[in-house]
Amino acid sequence: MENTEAIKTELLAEIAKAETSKALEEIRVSALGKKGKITELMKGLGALSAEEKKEAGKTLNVLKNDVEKALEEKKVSLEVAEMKQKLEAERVDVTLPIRPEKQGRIHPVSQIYEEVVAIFGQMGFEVAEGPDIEDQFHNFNALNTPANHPARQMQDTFYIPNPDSTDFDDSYVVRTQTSSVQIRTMEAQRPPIRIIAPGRTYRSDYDATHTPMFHQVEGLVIDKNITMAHLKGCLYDFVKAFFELDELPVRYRPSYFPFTEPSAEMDIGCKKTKTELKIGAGDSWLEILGCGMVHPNVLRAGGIDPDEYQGFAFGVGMDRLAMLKYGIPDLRMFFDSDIRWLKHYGFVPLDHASMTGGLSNNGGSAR
Ligand code: 2NM
Repeated sequence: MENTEAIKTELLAEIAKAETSKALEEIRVSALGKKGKITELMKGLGALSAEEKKEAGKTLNVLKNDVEKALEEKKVSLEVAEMKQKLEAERVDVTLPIRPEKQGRIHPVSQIYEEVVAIFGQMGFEVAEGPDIEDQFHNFNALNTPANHPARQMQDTFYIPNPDSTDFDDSYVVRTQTSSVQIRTMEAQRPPIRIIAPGRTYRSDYDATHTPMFHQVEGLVIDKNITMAHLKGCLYDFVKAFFELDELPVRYRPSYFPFTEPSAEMDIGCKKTKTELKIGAGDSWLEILGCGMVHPNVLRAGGIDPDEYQGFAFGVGMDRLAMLKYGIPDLRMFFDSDIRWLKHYGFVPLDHASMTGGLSNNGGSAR
């Protein structure tokens, strides 16, 4: 049999010299491919006696393993180098100014986000953020939603296994609402608290008005002597500013959420015709948000004494707000990343939403 040491020395030298993944692959094929040097030697084993075969087979296996190991190590280092080169070549200077004549557009949900932050920002709210993947305490228990509550049912919530535990109660969830952020804020801050928590939320649902990932903004105000009147004044100011109307009829209907008591849903006045929805007048009502006085159990879970402090909270779907304000009929197109849709419904990047400069009076690019 040929000198395996010599073959090994030669192959390892070739591997060390290889400058690209392609060159390395050629070396691999020349050694271990169907007609490769080592493969041929292994085929030759058949002609040997049992005794010789045992000895030579062992030597060849060692050779094969050594060559494979060298190939793998070189492959990893070449891939890292090639990725570095690619990133270097495709470098984008993000500090360059935006060119409005180019086709980039701000997504309607990003626009709504900016508008909502501008409105509540002026009222003195701060933006709070938290993780998309939550433990069940922050997503459910702390929100007065015990283990047997229907909102927890498997079909609505996406559960994520906990690698450190087989107990289902220890599994994580992708947050079903952003209220977990409010709990985390209560845990970390003393009242007065005045925050909004905008962000991505997830539920197992899919049709023209529901996508498994959607965007919510929730608000929370906690202080001494907070009442339902504060809630109503705050939300009334919000909807008028958001829809850019001086007059807007609103009504509250009693509702139920585990985390608020009493709970309500807010409707705004509108006029519905076969082809149009006009917000601000008319004899129809449109549900716009959920709200209520924070349940004492929720305050306690956040480490706040409900005998000393009260709070109100609300939750609004930002995707739904975008559909209503900008007349977008189907939610499913929102997340298709279709450049034609974005060109039609998107916003020009330089038009920032602000209370003084106009929330959206520069309009979408198509308007
Ligand atoms: C809603 C409706 C009503 C809400 C409650 C809380 C918390 F954490 F403070 F208890 N945050 N958000 C809330 C209340 C959310 O969404 C429709």
